Amino acid sequence: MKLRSPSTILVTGGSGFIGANFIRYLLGETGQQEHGFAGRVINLDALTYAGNPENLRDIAESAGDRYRFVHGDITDAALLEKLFSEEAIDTVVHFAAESHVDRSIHGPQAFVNTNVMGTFALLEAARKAWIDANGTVRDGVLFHHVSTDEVFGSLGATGYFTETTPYDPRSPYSASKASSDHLVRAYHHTYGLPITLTNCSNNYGPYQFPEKLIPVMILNIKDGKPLPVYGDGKNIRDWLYVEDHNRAVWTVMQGGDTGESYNIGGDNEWENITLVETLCDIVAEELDRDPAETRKLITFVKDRPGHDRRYAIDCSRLKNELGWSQTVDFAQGLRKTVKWYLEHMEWVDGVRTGAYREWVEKNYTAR
Ligand code: NAD
Ligand code: TDX
Repeated sequence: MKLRSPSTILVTGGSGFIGANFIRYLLGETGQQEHGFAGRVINLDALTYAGNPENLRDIAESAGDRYRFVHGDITDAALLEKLFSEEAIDTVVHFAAESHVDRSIHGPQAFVNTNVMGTFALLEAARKAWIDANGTVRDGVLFHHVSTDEVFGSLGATGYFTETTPYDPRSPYSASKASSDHLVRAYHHTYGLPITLTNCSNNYGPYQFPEKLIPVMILNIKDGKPLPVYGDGKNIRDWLYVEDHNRAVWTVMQGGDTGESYNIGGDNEWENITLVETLCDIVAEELDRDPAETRKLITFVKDRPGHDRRYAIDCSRLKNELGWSQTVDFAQGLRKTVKWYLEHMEWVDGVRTGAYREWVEKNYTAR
């Protein structure tokens, strides 16, 4: 199989949780060549509440010419056109999104703007830059779209999402991601835009914004605050360490069939309540506290409206066709993640107190 070899990659949303980990994966902790990528990364990020330049400060300092940060919005067509003309972008990997289901329930507009209109603007920019008036597509280009298992809806006690499971999104977040997936496929079928697509299960690991389940629980346990478990706590998620997700994305970008989508998952289903209890035990051990006391913090609260019951991914296509598999065992990954948060309280405080936001507003709003 001939692998693609991207040279200038436009990463959208590279200052968020998964995007920052992806750029770290490509450029390495010291900004040196990693995983066979010798090219350049352009990170386009609007620095919403979830985007944080601090996530890549060391990379920005060490990677030199190989890394450029552009503060901007993916809905800004003029900016995208300028970027495609300034830089020899041959690959887009599109992470930028509004990503939190609870926020989509309270404020769906931003989800439609970024996830639907933003994806549309990016597709248009790529089409104009890469496909000429005769419909000839430039050699070696690829638009990779990063999506979620939530587009498939909610499972009962059995079954798995495969690449052919019909879409059935149930929250404004998943509906907006589903719309973006459809647009990406439409640009392939209609205009011949070379695309690949991945749908991944729940990620965890360093730099995840403390609004998602795992960091919320780690930090509340540390602070002795109530641990809000929605509904009966028996909803099931399939957890994957963020670096395994990013290795899968990179694998598909290099070797995935054009026009195709691949499911990515952890083969690792957990009821929320069991996961929270496990986190209580790990944090207690790390902080030398009594696990029975940390478990007493668990508080069942009102359920999320339309709360999907179970997600479970069949990722055998990715395993069989492209040779990917998970490498991080859940017990080890959780331990590593707990330690990362406990050792990065400066980052946590910067995010929670709004100190990073103030810095971003001072340094970036004028641009
Ligand atoms: P995140 O919320 O941590 O980061 C999103 C990033 O996108 C931030 O840096 C933010 O500033 C940026 N952004 C938002 N709106 C923008 C805009 N209009 N223009 C430019 N940048 C903008 O999200 P994440 O958890 O890292 O998720 C990344 C992608 O992966 C998303 O597309 C999400 O749907 C998908 N995904 C996430 C998970 C998960 O468990 N977190 C699982 C599967 C798929
Ligand atoms: O405080 C909480 N209490 C709680 O019980 C939070 C924040 C969540 N939950 C539950 C809701 C879910 O069943 O935990 C589960 C995980 O919740 P989230 O971390 O909000 O993730 P989820 O809604 O499953 O969506 C995530 O995975 C798929 C990401 O946020 C999405 O971006 C991704 O597409």
